[in-house]
Amino acid sequence: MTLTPQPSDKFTFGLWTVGNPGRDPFGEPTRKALEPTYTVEKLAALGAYGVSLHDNDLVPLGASLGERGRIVADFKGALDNTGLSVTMATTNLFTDPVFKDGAFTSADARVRAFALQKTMQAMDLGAELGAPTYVFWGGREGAEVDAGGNTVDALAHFREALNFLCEYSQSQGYGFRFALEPKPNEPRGDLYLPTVGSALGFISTLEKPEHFGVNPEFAHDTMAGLSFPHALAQAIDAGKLFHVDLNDQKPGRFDQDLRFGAENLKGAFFTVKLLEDSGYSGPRHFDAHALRTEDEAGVWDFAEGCMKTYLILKKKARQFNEDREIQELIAAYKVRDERLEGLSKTFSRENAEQLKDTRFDLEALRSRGPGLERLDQLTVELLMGVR
Ligand code: GLT
Ligand code: MN
Ligand code: MN
Repeated sequence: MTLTPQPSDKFTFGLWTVGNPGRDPFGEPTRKALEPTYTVEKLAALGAYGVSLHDNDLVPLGASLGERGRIVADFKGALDNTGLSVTMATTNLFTDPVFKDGAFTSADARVRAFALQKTMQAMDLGAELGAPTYVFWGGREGAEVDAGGNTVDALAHFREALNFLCEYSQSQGYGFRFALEPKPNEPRGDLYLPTVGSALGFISTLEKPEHFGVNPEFAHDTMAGLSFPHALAQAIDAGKLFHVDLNDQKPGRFDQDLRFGAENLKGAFFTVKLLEDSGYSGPRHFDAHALRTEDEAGVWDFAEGCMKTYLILKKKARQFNEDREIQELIAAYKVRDERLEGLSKTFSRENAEQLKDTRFDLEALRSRGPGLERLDQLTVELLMGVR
């Protein structure tokens, strides 16, 4: 298995990721913005499969129809030349000050309507570029203060907007799969739908939940002090992993969007293992950016690093699955009992009666060690390359 990325590895990057100029709340940009066509060429040369974009990553806010036409034609030309696809599109509903108190969830009906208008136009763009997946990250959907009494209303407004846009997609024949991206906070003090679990719960209240899934991001669950592999597992279990944002993050910090695997290697390993073992076939999308210290060379080092680390961890995941000792420990850990499993699987009065009559050797269960120390140490040794 080669460590050189191939399009078949399905690595994708947001235009805003490698294009991040290094601005932060305290400092000006440290790098020049990159032209989308140039980004496409560079990423293709590195072996990526595709790109994702916000409407305004490509077409600046307020561009005339003529400008839009020229920009999109040039961009399509770069896609054709390189063979790269647009794998996901989304709307920038956070930069313009009009969205300072929310977009779909704003208490102001005019702002909500404008957010719908902007999103429909962005969906037209995404469909024109062939994106199969449409992401909703509610960057401004949240609050610092609850005194306005908008908290319950906000969820109703959010639901209305998503139902509306789903119908729009269908009426236009776009066939988008929608993915909600949860985040606990930043830029708002508290964001609505802060976790994968809340997004999944919310999806079940939509008119056509089958068109909606989630786009979990490594950094977002980590910011909340939660386990990203666990969030991912819940999305997989629900059949709702429509897209994934890979990056890294130190817990308890601002949204760092670090290079994949830069910080929490074990978390990255179990992320890759889950994605690969689950048969997830969507893009491996990096939503991260180079450190603010870097120049353009550092940006491409960052992009290569994300992909290479993923491939190394994919190799390690395969090695883990083929490691006899590790697999024996896992088999011993997952204790089987045919009779009890048969009785516990589905309810019947008879099964219930038999279970109630079963005597358990609780002393044996209490005193048995499951061998996790050994298993985890072997995992660490495998990751450190000594196995
Ligand atoms: C922004 C955010 C990301 C979202 C992007 C999609 S934009 O960079 O931090 O997590 O995925 O809107
Ligand atoms: Mn993201
Ligand atoms: Mn992020």
